[in-house]
Amino acid sequence: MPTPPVALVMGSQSDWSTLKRSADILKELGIAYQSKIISAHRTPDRLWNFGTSAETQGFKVIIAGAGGAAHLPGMLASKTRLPIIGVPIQTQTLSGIDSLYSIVQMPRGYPVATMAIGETGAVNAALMAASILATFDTTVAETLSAWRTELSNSIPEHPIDS
Ligand code: RP5
Repeated sequence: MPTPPVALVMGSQSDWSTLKRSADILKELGIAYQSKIISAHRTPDRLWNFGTSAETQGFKVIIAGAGGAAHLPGMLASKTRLPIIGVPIQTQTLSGIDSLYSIVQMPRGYPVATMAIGETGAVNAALMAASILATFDTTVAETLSAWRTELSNSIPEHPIDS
């Protein structure tokens, strides 16, 4: 089995309900992905091994979702040159502000492309991954263009009374 272009990684099983939104969009766009649980704190060796080998394995882009002290996206950015798209998980205690700040405030030199908190961020992470792949994959480019056109066409020009 060839390595799919997208790695969809998350800090915990509890993040899957959010990251599933990324998976749904990737499926809609016909983009293969591999999902994995990698915790920066609970499975640091797994993070290290994945970060070190992701590029040579053949992945092109990594979507990384984590919540709370969300160090997974940033630590992966420190171990691989692949683009990392971070998804801050919406937490119960701080509504995901903790996740957002943990992911977005990277030190100069090691960026993470940080999405919105929660499911919208997960959807946009998949679309951002598709945009990156579209720079060299014409099939993805055409599918993404069609997806965007369909979304535009679905927006009514005038509001209706509910
Ligand atoms: C983070 O801790 C995970 O990304 C998750 O969002 C959060 C809570 O994990 P669980 O306690 O639900 O496993 O590492």
